[in-house]
Amino acid sequence: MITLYQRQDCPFCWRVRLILSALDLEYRSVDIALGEKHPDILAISPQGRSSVPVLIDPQAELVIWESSVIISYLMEQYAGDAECSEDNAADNARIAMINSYADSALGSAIKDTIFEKRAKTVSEWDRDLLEQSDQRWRSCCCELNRWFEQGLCSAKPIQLAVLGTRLALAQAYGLQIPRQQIALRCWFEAFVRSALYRQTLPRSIYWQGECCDYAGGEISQKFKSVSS
Ligand SMILES: N[C@@H](CCC(=O)N[C@@H](CS)C(=O)NCC(=O)O)C(=O)O
Repeated sequence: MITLYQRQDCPFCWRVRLILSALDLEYRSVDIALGEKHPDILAISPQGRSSVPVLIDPQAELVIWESSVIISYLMEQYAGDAECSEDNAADNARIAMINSYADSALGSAIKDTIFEKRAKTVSEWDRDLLEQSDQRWRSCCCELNRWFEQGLCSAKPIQLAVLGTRLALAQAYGLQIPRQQIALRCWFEAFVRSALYRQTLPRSIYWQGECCDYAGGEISQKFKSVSS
């Protein structure tokens, strides 16, 4: 059986879970904690590398690290007829660009918010940093909305797994898509309603220095009163 070494709240791991689920592949999950250097991961990764996700496929006697490589491999090895691709080369290019943007500009915009809120208590949050992160998030949403207005509103969750899971993590840390970005909101609402999202939601996320239950896509009640 496939083994996935992962951290539940890691954006790179979530997209791999989503693809495994979309392909209906059974797998065993080994969950690590934030900051943990798991001895198995150190043993099977190149020297100096300790990051997740790492996937082992015994059927091909293969260990793969790097989420984009894992996803390409899974699609090539296990997807049926073009599970993920549109027939339209232009739409495939748009999808690839949006996913790339989600990992570059969007990922960098939300990182400060996530790192700040997951590690520190409310009184320790750097409000200026959060404000800057929020501004950058809003301008990324504006950019993404323009692309969705030009089409792609019906793109499947599996096609935009990178974007969908990044937006979902941003939302978990209080960054909401602005109301006026209607095309982006519509796509994201459909993503959140999808079975794939529900099946692959992180079971836990870090919040104010603690690992919290994230069942149902909500930070557990204990922390909710201070989640802003
Ligand atoms: N480019 C890598 C990034 C993976 C990554 O940065 N993983 C983070 C968790 S989100 C990690 O494991 N960091 C801890 C470490 O590198 O030891 C991929 O796409 O798989």
